[in-house]
Amino acid sequence: MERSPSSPAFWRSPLRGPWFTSLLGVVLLAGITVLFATGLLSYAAYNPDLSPVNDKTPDKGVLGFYLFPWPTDPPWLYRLTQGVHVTLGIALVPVLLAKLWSVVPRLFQLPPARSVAHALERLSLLLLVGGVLFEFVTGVLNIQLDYVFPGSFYPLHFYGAWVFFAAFAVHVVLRAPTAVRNLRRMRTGDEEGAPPPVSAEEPSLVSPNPAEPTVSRRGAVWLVGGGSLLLLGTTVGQNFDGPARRTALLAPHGGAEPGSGPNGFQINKTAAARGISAAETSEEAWRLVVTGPAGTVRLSRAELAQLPLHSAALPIACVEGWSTSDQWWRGVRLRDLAALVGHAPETAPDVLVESLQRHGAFRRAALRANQVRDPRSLLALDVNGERLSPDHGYPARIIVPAAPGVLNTKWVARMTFGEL
Ligand SMILES: Nc1nc2c(c(=O)[nH]1)N[C@H]1C(S)=C(S)[C@@H](COP(=O)(O)O)O[C@H]1N2
Ligand SMILES: [Mo]
Repeated sequence: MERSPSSPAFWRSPLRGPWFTSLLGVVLLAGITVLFATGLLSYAAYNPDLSPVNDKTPDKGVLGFYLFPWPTDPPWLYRLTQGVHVTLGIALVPVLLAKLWSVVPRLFQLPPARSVAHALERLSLLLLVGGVLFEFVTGVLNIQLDYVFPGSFYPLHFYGAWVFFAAFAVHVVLRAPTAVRNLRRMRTGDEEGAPPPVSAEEPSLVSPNPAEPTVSRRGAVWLVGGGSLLLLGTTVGQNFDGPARRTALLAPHGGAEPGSGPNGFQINKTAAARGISAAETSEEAWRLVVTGPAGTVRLSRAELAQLPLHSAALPIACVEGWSTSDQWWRGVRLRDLAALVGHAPETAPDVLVESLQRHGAFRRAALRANQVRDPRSLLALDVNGERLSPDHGYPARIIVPAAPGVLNTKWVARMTFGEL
């Protein structure tokens, strides 16, 4: 009988019990709620409703209900929300694994369902566990391996989040009272006491046949918490410059700066990686094509540099959870480019920005009118007092306050105002 995982006696760790499970559950309740909120914010920040350019999610329907024009203030907004989303998600991995480990005997519980209500609850648990694993795995793969699901990460992670969160909400409503009771009992001191009576309804997590402990409960909590802190400590640095970034050993860019000097800040994809050649970006070859109601204008880089140039101090904040501090960008205001093709700067519309890049993700992006109109939104030619490097988007790249990095198109070739 003990050989069978459906027997409670099979599971011998003395750590399992309502207290350990409830403590981890409460931490996850708070943490996952923040992940869900910052995840939805990230989705909104991506301008998915300017589809089908930025987001090709089919039939998002009512799940797009909360979308709103992402603001341009404060300029570090996305740096904060996405830094929290990714860093917290990584730091919660040990808590999640410990929580799943603490309840794994339940997976083998027999009979599989005692009643319709019980069957429904177990189905919601399937969605809960499957959903949480799916979200964590797709999220971590995405930040570590750079979009291994070409073009489809957004719909997968987005729909996965909704399925998971629905099951999570059901689970919290059903289990919160028990968790609170278990933690109360712990505070009143008898957490190490006898296991609560095993009801037929809810078999206890406490092993009827516990093995010798190899770690105390307190020790186990420190182990899980320490694991979280270690992950936090080796990730969070990717949001800061200088020596701090080097502590981000787990970050996809290994915490390294790509060099020194004005262009020596984090690069997502290099010009070589995106197939951008020196020939097509040369002064002779490259022209920016801007289109609007008044027609189309073609501008060389030298001609762009003759237009009024403005500066703005803005960060790059990648959806993958790394960011830079403010860089000094200099270039032509997007609203001034709109004015060149027949829109008053104050009423400039959305714009479609297309890159020279022919293959791979982020060739084009749609910016909303509020982003176009902001005086700090630039088609940048220079950064930190120097010409843009090829890897940062030479001859010209977009930079918009508070926008996710993906909207800051590099190697811009074409801008179309209106018509989105
Ligand atoms: N054409 C093009 N623009 C692009 C990208 C790209 O792959 N191709 N990557 C985007 C992403 S995901 C980010 S985070 C920023 C990074 O800018 P940086 O490499 O100059 O730091 O550029 C954005 N612009
Ligand atoms: Mo990015």
